[in-house]
Amino acid sequence: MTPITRPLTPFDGQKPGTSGLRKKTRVFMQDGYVEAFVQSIFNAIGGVSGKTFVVGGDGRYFNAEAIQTILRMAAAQGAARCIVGREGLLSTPAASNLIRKRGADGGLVLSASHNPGGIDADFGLKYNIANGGPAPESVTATIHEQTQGISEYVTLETPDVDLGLLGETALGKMTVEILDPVADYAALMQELFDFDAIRALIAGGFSLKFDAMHAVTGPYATAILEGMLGAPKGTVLNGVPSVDFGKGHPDPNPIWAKPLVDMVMRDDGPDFAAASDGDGDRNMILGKGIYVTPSDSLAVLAANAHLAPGYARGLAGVARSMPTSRAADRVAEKLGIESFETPTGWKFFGNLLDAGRATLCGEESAGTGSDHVREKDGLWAVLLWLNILAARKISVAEILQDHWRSYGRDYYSRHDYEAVDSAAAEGLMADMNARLNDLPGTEVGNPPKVIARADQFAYTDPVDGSVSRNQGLRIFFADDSRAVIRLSGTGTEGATIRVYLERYEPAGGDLNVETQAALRDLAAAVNALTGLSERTGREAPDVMT
Ligand code: VG1
Ligand code: CO
Repeated sequence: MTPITRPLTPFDGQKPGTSGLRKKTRVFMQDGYVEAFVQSIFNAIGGVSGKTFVVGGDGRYFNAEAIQTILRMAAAQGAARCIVGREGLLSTPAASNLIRKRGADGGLVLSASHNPGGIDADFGLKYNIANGGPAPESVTATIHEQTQGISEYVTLETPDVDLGLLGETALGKMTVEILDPVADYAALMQELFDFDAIRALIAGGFSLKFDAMHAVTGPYATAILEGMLGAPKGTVLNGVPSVDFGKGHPDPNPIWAKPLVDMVMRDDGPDFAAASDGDGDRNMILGKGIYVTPSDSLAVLAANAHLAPGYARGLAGVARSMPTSRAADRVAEKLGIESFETPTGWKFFGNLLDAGRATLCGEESAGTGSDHVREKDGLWAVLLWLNILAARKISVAEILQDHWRSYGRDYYSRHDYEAVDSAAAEGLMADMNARLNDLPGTEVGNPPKVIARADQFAYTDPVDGSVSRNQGLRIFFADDSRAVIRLSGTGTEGATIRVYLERYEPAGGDLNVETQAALRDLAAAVNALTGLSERTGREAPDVMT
C-alpha cells in the first residue's frame, strides 16, 4: 500500500473558532475539504509519524465518512496507532479521557456540539492536544495558517475500516484499535464518585430522568445511570444516538429541552432531571420545580464538591469564563482559594488545570468540568450533583435556597440573537468599541442606570503569559450589575449576538424574583445603549437561558 499524494486548492474560512472548525455539513462534504483541514492539522503539529491519536465524534451525519478519511491519511503519513470509539462514537469528555489515559499525542474530535446534525445542518472538527484538551490559540492559529497555503495531501487507497468491530486491525502500517466508547469513562466516574451512596439514594425512591437528546450520551448514561447505579429502565430518554438527533437541536437548555423542563415543573415530576448536548460536554440541571442556572450550578458544585470522594481533598482553585456570573468567585473567596476569569471556550482552562491551579471550571453555556479530563463534561456534572444530593439528603431547590442565603444570588440570564445579519452585528460591536472611553458616567435606560466602567476583556494567561484580546465587551454599572456583549464563535449562519446580563442581590435581599423580571431594567438599558433592536430588527431574543 503506497501513500498517494494528491493536489489541493486551499478553502477559504478554515479558521477554528471557539471550539474547532464548524460549518454546514455540505461545506465539509465538498471534495477535498476534510482532507485540506486534516492535512493542515497534521502539518501544524509537525507531522504524525510514529504518533498515536484518539479519533471519534458525536455520531452526527458524516461522522463515519470523515473518520475513514482521517484514518487513511494518518496511516499514509506514518501514524503508529489510532484509537477509535466503536461506530466512530466518542463523547468529547470520553475522548479527552482516552487521550490522557492512553498517553496519545492528540485527538481528532468530530462534532458541532449543540448545533443540529444532518446533511442540511452542521458539522465540526477539532484538534485536541496531548493533555486531552482543545488546542490552544497558538496551535489553532498555526492550523489556520496552514490551511491558507495547503497544496497537497497524502492518503491511501483502501477499503473502509469496519468501525463496528472491536479490537485491532491493520490499515497499511498503522494499527486501528476500536474500543467500547463507554468503558474507560465509566471507570473514571466510579473513581470520582460515591456510587454506593448514589445507588442507595435511587433505591430509596429518589426519582430522576436524563435526556440524552438522541445524541452521544445515550450509551454512557444508560450504562452508568441504569446499569451501574440501578436507576429504572426508562430513566434515560432519547438514549439512542441518531445522525440527525431525531431532527432536534441537541442543546440542553430550557428552550430545546422544554419537555424535560415541563416534566420537572409538574407536581408528579421527578426529583431531579438533567440533559446533555450533541457531544456530551454540556449539562442542564433541574430539580423538582426548578431550573438551575449554569453559573449557579458551578458555584454550588464548588461549595459542595468536597462531599464527593474525588474532591474530598478540597479544591485548588475555581475558574470561570468571563461572561459566567460571579457566583463561583464568591465561593472561592469564602474557601480561601484562587479564582480565575478566562475568555469563552474550554481551551483557556487547560493551562490552569495542568498547572494544578484550578480544580473546577465552568461556563455559563452549561459547561462544567474538573481536572479529571481537559474538556467540560456533562455526565460528570450530573453525577457530582447526584453525589451531593445523596450526601446532603435535601432537594435541589433547598440546596439553591441554602446557597443563596449564604452567598447572595447572582440573577443571571443570557439573551441570544441568532442568525443576525453579519454586517449589522459587526457594526454594533465596532460602534460600541469606538464609544468605550465615553461610556463611564453615562446614564442609560429608565429608571436611569449609570455606567461605572466599560472595556474589551483581555486575558493574560497566568501560566504561559500569552495574551488574548477582544474577548467581549463588558459594561459595569454603578449599582454593581453587569452586561457583557460578544459575538458567537460557533455559529454557521450569519452572526449570533450574545448579551449576558447579571445583577447581584445580597444574602439578606429578595432571593426569589423570577429571573427575567429581575433583569428587565438591565436588558432595557443595554438595548437603549446599543440600539440592539433597531440594528437587528428583532423585538426580542431568539433564546433566553
Ligand atoms: C459557545 C459557548 C461557549 C462554549 C462553546 C463550545 O461558544 O458560548 O461557552 O465553550 O460554545 O461549546 P460561542 O463562541 O458560540 O459563544 V460546545 O458544547 O458547542 O463545544
Ligand atoms: Co458540546
